[in-house]
Parts: sequence; structure tokens; C-alpha cells
Amino acid sequence: MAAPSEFETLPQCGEDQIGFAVDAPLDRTLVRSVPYVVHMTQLSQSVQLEFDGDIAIIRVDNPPVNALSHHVRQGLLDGMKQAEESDAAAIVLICDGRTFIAGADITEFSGPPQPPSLQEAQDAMENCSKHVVAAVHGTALGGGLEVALCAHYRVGVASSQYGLPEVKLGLLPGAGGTQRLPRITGASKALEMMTSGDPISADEALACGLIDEIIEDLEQGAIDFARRAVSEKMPLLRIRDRNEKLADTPTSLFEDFRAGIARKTRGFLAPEYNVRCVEAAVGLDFEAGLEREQELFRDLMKGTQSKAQQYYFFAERAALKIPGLPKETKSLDVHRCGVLGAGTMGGGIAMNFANAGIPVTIVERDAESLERGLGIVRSNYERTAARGGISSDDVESRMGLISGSTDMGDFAECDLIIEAVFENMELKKSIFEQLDQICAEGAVLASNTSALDINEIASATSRPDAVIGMHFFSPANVMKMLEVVRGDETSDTAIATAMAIGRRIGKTPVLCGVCHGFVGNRMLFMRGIEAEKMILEGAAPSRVDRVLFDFGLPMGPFAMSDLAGLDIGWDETTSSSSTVRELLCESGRRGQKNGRGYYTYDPDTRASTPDPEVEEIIKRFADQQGITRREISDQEILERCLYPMVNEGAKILSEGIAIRGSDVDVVWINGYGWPMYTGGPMFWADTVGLKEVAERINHYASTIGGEHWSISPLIEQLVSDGGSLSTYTN
Ligand code: 3H9
Repeated sequence: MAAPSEFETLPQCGEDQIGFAVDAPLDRTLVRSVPYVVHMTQLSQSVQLEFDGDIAIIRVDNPPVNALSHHVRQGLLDGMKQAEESDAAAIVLICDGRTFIAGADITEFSGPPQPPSLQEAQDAMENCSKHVVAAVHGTALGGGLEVALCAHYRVGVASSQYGLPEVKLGLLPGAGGTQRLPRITGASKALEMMTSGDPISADEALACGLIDEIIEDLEQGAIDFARRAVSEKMPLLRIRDRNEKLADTPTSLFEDFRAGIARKTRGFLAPEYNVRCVEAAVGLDFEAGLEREQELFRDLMKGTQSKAQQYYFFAERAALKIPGLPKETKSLDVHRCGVLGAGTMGGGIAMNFANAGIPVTIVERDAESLERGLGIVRSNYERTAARGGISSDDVESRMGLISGSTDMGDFAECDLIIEAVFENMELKKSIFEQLDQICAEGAVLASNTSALDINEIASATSRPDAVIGMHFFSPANVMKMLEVVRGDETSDTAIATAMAIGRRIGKTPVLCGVCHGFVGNRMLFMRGIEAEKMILEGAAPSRVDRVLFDFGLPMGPFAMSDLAGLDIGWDETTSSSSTVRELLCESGRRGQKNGRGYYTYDPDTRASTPDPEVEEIIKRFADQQGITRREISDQEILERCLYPMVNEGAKILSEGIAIRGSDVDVVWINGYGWPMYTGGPMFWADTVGLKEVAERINHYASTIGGEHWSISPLIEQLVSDGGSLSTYTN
């Protein structure tokens, strides 16, 4: 096929060609700036071939993120073949819409592979006898970046980003990325990018050689670069042939790198597999490295971890969709947020808003508490600045967005007010009564309660439709989880506002209904009951904690209680020696804060050691209760901690408190550090098998008993229907 001359407008089209005039009504949000595109061949439903004079343009348009669905792969392959056969001098690969190709189409992973393979299209690019230039805007991610790495040159606009995020899906870049990236950036940078999955900026990409130029106008810049490549006879660079950046890779690099990421990646398979691939890039030739990559990719793809992580990718996005909430529902534009309470929670919540550039008014009952609270916020920021996380100017600008006050009247100027005082219903009701008097009409009134009844709190106001729960998790400035709790009368606007602002401040919001403890804490309470029972029956607290840590949780229930403080909600005057926790508090053990809780803590290192005194207190209490102590296996500990949670999760679902099973998983992964590679409690139970789970719950119901062991009818129904908790939707 011949490339038409620059001024030819509608040349003869072949049977597969569709002629388009310059102003053809196609979506060209960012890319169309060349006035004389002359003809176009639609290669597949999402890829077309055009010619701009002597430059062939392969254009991908597969909304929303130009994922590499089979028709895109087909179009790329055909486009490369036709462009090479044409008399175009060079080829530009470009995408329409908001981004360059953002990776393989994850929805295709669960089905049988559909031809052509991505590698066929990549080979056609890399081996092309003409210059191929990839033009990047938005995000070149995963398979998208791997396609760009097969071009001879890459150019991108200043806002473009580059990454191999496969590790976050429990995978590795399986389209040659593991062998090409290290060859172009060096092994160290590739290890960093592949094991974190985080993208780098265009500036960084230019600095490490990943791209060749930053351009202003995406399409024209890429075309100009391609013409220059031809006129200056730039070499047809194939990354696969380049080894210069790998030559002096120190042998110690890999072990040092593994040690550096060990803590963060504990339990995950994919980071280690990615490291092995970079080792292969350094130690083997390209083809052998590619084979190793494919072998490891297949291994990961077969395993449960990647299925769990892919499930989580869609779960997080599904949680943002609220059935029944009309699409046109407008969320309130929050210009200023009010926070009541400058304690640990209130201060942390205020930081989220300041971090997102939203002014905050924080109110405390007296000047001293206010000053103390603001001091803690400042020192948190200063600690982050000392570690290099933000600049000292950022500290000042963020503190500048937080105004302290002791007058609740100042909330009159706020669009959203979040109450963060301690958990006492009467106190909260009196506060909401006052907020009702003070706050502007239309403002959203939120409570950060972690368990209390939002409907009762709302009943203290004349506008229950404006009242909603926004449960942040501690430390509120760090944890991503936000439970948004809808009361019976909460308005659509209040829901939309809480969800939208949650996203704006970088949280993962999940909507749920009212019940004691909502989704997360209600399930946690059930685990707490069994954990407490097991230490009386003979399991040491450190053993229970170790079993859950080995399962993948960041810590077990006793270490968690010590961290939070054993005296939360404990009152010396009413303490009645009726639980181990009360007994520990009565004997002066407050948790990490005074170095003594379920464990004793080294004052310098904060390392914990089991304490014989605690063991003695537990034994004595068990004797008093007439409990016979025995050896409890790790398996029993795991089952008795996790199955009551699964059971409660199912009850939460069947009561309609959570919208979907996957929402429960999002809460537990983000709120409590449930290991993502198991997918969350609902997905995990599905992988164990609901029949097995049901049998074990019934076993404990008959041997141990208690309301929390009475099996959820939903589990029984799913067992008989062959359904699953993770895909269950109300
Ligand atoms: C890979 O490439 C493997 C290769 O190495 C080997 C191959 C052989 N597929 O996030 P958003 C959907 S693995 C299918 O809200 P944003 C998403 O579900 C892949 N669908 O937008 C959502 O759907 P809905 C490596 C995808 O602007 C909609 O697009 N790549 C994919 O906030 C909008 O998404 C990645 O892991 C996909 N790959 O963020 C990149 N990506 O509207 C994954 C998105 O129905 N993607 N969707 O809810 C992202 O990180 C973000 O989507 C992105 C845009 C940053 C691109």
C-alpha cells in the first residue's frame, strides 16, 4: 500500500479501508493536531492506520484505558504489517483518549487465550525495517509499556508516566518487560520499578533512558521525532540487543535488594518472582531470559495469589459504585471541613484534608487540649519532612490550612463537619444537637464513631438526612480505609459527598449500613471472643498472635490490643476483674504505652517478649472459671480466629449491611492489613471451600457453642447453590 502524498485528501480506499475527511467525528481529545491526516484504515474495532505524509500512524482507541484486548493486539499486528509494506518512512504508535495503553486486558485473564499473542505484534514492531516511535501520554503501564519497549524510540508528554504494575496483580511483566526494562534502565532501577509496581514520571524516565525525549504536542512531537530519526539516520535500536547497562551489575545487588524489601513484601510471591526475572536478564542471554520469564509468569498466573490480587483490583473499583444512587446525584463541593476533637483521631483526620489542600477548622473544648493536639499534628508533619516525605515548606503550608478554635460556632463556615470525640452516645447526641443549631443548611454532619448507631445520633438533629458515619481507621492520616455509614434517613447527597471526599483525600471508601461495629469491627469482635477464650483454654497470647502473623496479618489480637492501649474504655472505678484485659489493667499493665501489656516491651527497641506474670494471671483466672487447660493446635487457633469472622461477614451480607462480598474484603484489606494475596476474608473462605468452612463452623458450634458460631444461613445457601461469598451482591 502506498502512503498518500501530504495534500491528497481522500485517496482510493481498498475494500477494508474507510475514507475519512479531516473533521471526521471521532473522539480526539488530546491527540489530533495535525490538519491533514489523509486516509484511514480501520484494522480492528479499536485500531486504525493513518498516514500523515510519509509517516504511518497506528492509532489505538479502546476506552477507557486502551487495554490490550485481543482486537487491539490484532490491530497492532496488522497495522505493523501494513505500515511496513507501505512506503511510509517511519511509524508512530499513538493512543486516543486519556492514556497510552495501560496494560493487558485483565478481564481476559480468566478466559482461554485469544490469538494473536501480544508477542507477535511486539516482534513485528521490534524487527520492523522502519523507525517505530511510541508516543506516550497518560500512563504507559504493564503490557502497554512492554509494547513501547519494542519501539525503536519512545517520546512522551511531560505529564506521562511509566510503570510495570503487574506485581500488584500478583504477576510479573510477562510480555518481555522483565528482560527489556533492565536492559534500558539498569538492573537496580528495574528491580525498584518491578517490585513496587509504582510508575515513574516522564522526567525520571528520560533520566534513566526509558524514553528518548519529552515532547510538547503529543502527535506532532512524535511525528517530528520520527522524521528526524529518518533524516538523521538514527539506528533502529532494539532493546533486546543492548547489554551495556547490565554489564557491571554488582553480584551482591540481588541479595541486598531482597533483604531491603523482605518486610514490606512478606508473604507475597510476585515480588520474588520479579527479582528472579531481573537476575535472569543479567545472567542469561535475551532469549533464555524470555523463556525464564514465561515459565515464572505461567507459575504465578496459575496460583491463587494472582487471582486474589486481580479480584482485589476490581473489588476496590466496584466498592465505589452504589446501586440505587442516581447517576446525577451531586456531591457537595467541600470548601472547608470542620473536625471536632483534636485528639489522635481528630488530628489525623484533619491532616488528611490539609494534605489534599482543603482548609480545616479543628475545634477542641479548651485552649490547652487544642494546643496539644495541633502540636502533635505539627510534629507528625515534621517527622515526615525529616524522613524526606515532604518539604519543610509543605509542613508550613499544610499547618497553614488548619485553623484551631475552641468555638463550635466556627463550624458555621464548614460544608462537612466530622465529629471525632470519644465513644459515648450521650456525648455524641448532645454534640449533634449543637451542630444542628450551628451548621449551615445543606452541610453534611458526620460522626467518626467506630461502632455506635448512626440513626440514634441522627435523631438528635432536625436533619437526619444530613447525618452520616465516616469511620476512619487509626492512624487516620495513614490508613486508607474509610467506612461510610448510611443511616435510615441519610440523603443521597450526603452519601455522594462522603464517598467523593473520601476519594479526594486518598482513602478507599466503602459504603455500609448501620449495625454495631459496622463491617470491620463487627467481624473483629467475633475474632476477639474466640482469641480471649483460647488463651484461657491454654494457648499463649504470643502463640495466637504468631499464628495470625504467619497467616499474613500484620499482628495478632493481643499485640494489637497492646498497641491501641489496654485501658481504652477501661474505668478503674468500675473494673470488676471479669476479663483478662481488666485483670491486666488492674495490675498496672496498659500496653505499649507503659511498656507492659500482654507482653513486656523493651524501652529502647520496643521489642516485645511474652511475660510469665501475664501467663500466671491468665492461668489463675482460668482456674477460677473452672476452665481445663489443654494444648491447642495452630490449625485450631487459625480456624477459631478466622471462621467466626467469615460467618459474621456472611451475616453482615445477608442483612444487607454490606452491598457486596467484595466490599467486606476491601474493608479488611485496607482497614486491618488482611493479606491482599488471599483476597480478603470472603475470597479466602471461597478458596478454602464454603463446604469445608460450613463443616468447621458447625463443628465449633456443637463443641464450643455461642451465638457467633451459629452458622449464617447465607453460607448454607451458597453451599447448596454452589455460590460464593466474594461474588455475592445484594
Ligand atoms: C499486564 O499488562 C500483563 C502483561 O505484562 C503481560 C501480558 C501478556 N484491563 O482505574 P480506573 C478498567 S497486567 C481491564 O477507575 P483511573 C477499570 O476496571 C495489566 N480493565 O481509572 C475501570 O472499569 P470500570 C497491567 C481495566 O483513571 C476503568 O478501566 N496494568 C484495566 O483512575 C477505569 O479504571 C495495570 O495493572 C485493565 N488493564 O486509572 C493497570 N485497567 O469503570 C491497571 C483499568 O468498569 N489500571 N480497567 O470500573 C490502572 O492502574 C488504572 O486503571 C489507570 C487509570 C491508572 C490506568
